[in-house]
Amino acid sequence: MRFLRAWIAAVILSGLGYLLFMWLGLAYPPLRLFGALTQLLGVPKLFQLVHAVFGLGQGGKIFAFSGVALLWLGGLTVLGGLWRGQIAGLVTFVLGLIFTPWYIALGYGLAFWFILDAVNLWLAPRIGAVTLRPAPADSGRRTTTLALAAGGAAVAGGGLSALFRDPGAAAPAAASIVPGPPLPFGVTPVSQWYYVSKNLEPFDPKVNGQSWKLAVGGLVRTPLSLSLADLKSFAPVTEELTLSCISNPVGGPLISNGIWEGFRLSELLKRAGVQPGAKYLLWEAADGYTESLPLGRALADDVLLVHTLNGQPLTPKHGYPLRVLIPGRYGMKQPRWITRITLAARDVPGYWVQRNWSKTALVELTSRIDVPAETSPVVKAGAAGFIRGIAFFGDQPISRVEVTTDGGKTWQAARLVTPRSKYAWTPWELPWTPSAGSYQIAARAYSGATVQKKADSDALPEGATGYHHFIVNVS
Ligand SMILES: Nc1nc2c(c(=O)[nH]1)N[C@H]1C(S)=C(S)[C@@H](COP(=O)(O)O)O[C@H]1N2
Ligand SMILES: [Mo]
Repeated sequence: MRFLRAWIAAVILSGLGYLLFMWLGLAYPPLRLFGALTQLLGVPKLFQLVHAVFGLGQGGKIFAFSGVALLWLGGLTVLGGLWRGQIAGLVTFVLGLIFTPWYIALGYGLAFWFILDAVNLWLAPRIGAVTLRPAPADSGRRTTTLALAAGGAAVAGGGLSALFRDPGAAAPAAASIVPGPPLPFGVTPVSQWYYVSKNLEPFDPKVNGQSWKLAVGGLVRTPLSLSLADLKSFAPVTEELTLSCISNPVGGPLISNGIWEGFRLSELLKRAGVQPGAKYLLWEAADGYTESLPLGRALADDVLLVHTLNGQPLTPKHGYPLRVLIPGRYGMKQPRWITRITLAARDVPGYWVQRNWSKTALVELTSRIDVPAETSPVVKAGAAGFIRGIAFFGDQPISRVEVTTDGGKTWQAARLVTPRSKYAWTPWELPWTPSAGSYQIAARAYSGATVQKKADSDALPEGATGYHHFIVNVS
């Protein structure tokens, strides 16, 4: 029972902490712990294992966060079950110092002490010291009722916090339901866009568009603070661009193509006036994500700040109100929910760079077979059809795609569908009417003299290479 009471206190503490995190942006220890643990996911062996077991994208992070929640709630429960509030609070404070600022650790230590004492006082059948009366017969039932009440309160708190969420952030999500004009061929609808985040989705920032400001500072002549309305003063730019996650394996789903609207970063930098000593541009985002870019790359005309995807304001999930686009780089170089741009003399490695991923994250030349699908590689004999897919090389053009159906003995050139933008993937197709049998199919792409690398390499740290290949059964 002592441990059940400690667990209830731990749940109340975590619920309160989550609300403070949502409303005031106070550091949330489980999230800090999670951030520390994701460092481990940068260890190649561990990365491979987690992705093999939990799949691509957010799977590994859900696993890591469950581990953290278990550590956090379990740890507090053991603390509170073994010791009285004072000591449990003290230990919480000391451990908290490892991964949160001292005042947060102190707050958590004190809060846990008081909550634990309060819960123990309420729920413990008061024998001895205070009244000396025997435990009431219904104490078990009372504990259960209170546990349910605490659980209910936590759920209600979650619901309330959802209600109090920024209306400005909810609006674009709702707006994206309105059917727009049909998307051109090869453009990924927002609802099907791949999603990767350092956060678990419930912890992604929900930025308030009304109060949001983009700060531009550091080595600039005129520091800026721009609201959403201020952004309208920059010349609008529309660009079709494919984004891919560096952790996407060859043939994987973490790649999408969209039509973006925004403006040139170079125009904003011109307005702020870059000072001579500046060598790097540092990004900060509302979720604490950071990235950096050499100034030379940042000043190029193709780097955009965008607020619209496929004709709709960015959804909160994909970066509302503003995100970065850098052609030729993997998604990790391109923060969502940006809040601050700093011009600096020295580089500060970004969030994933600190976790052993590539510093430059230049896109590898790659191609993927979509039809027949690797997940159901069965085709009817004699039916006229196609092998279809996409090829992509960041900001460099695809000049040729070849397909083999005999495990690489012979290759045939596919027909390329000319992309509308040089930053978009290139769809391709090859007519194929196979007779019954088993076929080892694969694709490889070219960009001028550059051929897609044949050697399989893992995504960590530079992005995956190799041919997308699998066996198709025709009958
Ligand atoms: N602020 C912030 N920006 C971020 C990330 C993040 O976790 N936080 N993840 C990056 C990564 S690794 C990728 S692949 C892309 C994914 O963008 P999408 O989910 O909108 O497709 O966002 C990038 N920008
Ligand atoms: Mo990514």
